[in-house]
Amino acid sequence: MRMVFRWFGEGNDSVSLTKIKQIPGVEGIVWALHDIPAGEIWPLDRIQEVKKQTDLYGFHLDVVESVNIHESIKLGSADRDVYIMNYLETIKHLASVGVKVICYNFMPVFDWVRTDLFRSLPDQSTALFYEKEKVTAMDPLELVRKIAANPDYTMPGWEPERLETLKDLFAAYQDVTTDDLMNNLQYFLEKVIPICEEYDIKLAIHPDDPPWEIFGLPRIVTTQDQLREIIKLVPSEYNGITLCSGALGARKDNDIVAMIHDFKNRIHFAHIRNVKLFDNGDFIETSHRTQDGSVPIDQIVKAYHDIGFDGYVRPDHGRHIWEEQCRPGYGLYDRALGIMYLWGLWDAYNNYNGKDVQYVTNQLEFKK
Ligand code: DNO
Repeated sequence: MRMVFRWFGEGNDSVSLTKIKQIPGVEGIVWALHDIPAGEIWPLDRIQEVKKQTDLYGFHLDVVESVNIHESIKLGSADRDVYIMNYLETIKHLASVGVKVICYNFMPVFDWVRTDLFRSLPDQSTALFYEKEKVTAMDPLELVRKIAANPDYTMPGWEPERLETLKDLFAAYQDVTTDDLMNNLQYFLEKVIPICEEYDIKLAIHPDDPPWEIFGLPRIVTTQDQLREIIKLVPSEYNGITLCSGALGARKDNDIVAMIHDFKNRIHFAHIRNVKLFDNGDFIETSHRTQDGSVPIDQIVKAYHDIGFDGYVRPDHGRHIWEEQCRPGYGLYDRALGIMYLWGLWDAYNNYNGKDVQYVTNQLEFKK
């Protein structure tokens, strides 16, 4: 397990690289150029700028999350090839700084959706919360108006201009079925995977969050069967998965341990976090610890250990604790606690199996 940490960039994140460096065992930064609209080529000089910043701390930039997919590609519109060509250019630029994995998603219109960003937990920390009934009753256009009215809040992969085109977008998706969406994913992968092979960058699709249809939009990355179908679309190890225990774990019928064994060689990136599920379909994010939520994090880490997983892992959303002011879900403290829980489990499984293991240290030389 190679531990990495998501960072939203200089001036765009309350957590500094200096602080991240003090979390044990973190070797790389998960990053993106968040201001570049989906479908545009990421400029080489901007990429190199991030490399310079992270080099100073000895972090690698192997994992990008996300290079977002333009809606025309998901819709299968006539102009999709233009955006696919741009995607290929971005892949080449990313290869030049040594990127190894690109995480992306194929969710129509919205990335992850929650109804409350700061819902109180019994211990007075707050966390992201999803109220199923509320989403069912919600008018998505109204939701986006609210988001756009809050200047402090940005959604990954979301540009405010999209508000204007949102109505058109909903209309465009009206007749798109899950089969169409799957075919459009296949079309995209067939064009992109050969370039990924050539430039040695693996694609890793992120599950839909929540893992069911919302607002009448189709979703195709919600279950083990769908993931199986996706990896068969293009039979190359470069067509892989970001296995997110929190996104998939919001469905009781998703067995994440089984998925780890099923998809072993195609899991290029693991997001590990916990959620507590309620009988009515609501869920709240909790600490990473198994007992605090409904997802068996200890069994998940064991499954990764059992398959000898040497891919990238990051803690995922954390609670907001100790009065931290941060991006929703992306504070320092709870994610750092999460990392220590993951390392604790991992090291315990290592010792238990009596293996001779190489550990990553914080790469700094001690001066006496
Ligand atoms: C939420 C994240 C997602 C993820 C994208 C990947 O915090 O897990 O936004 O980055 O869906 O494309």
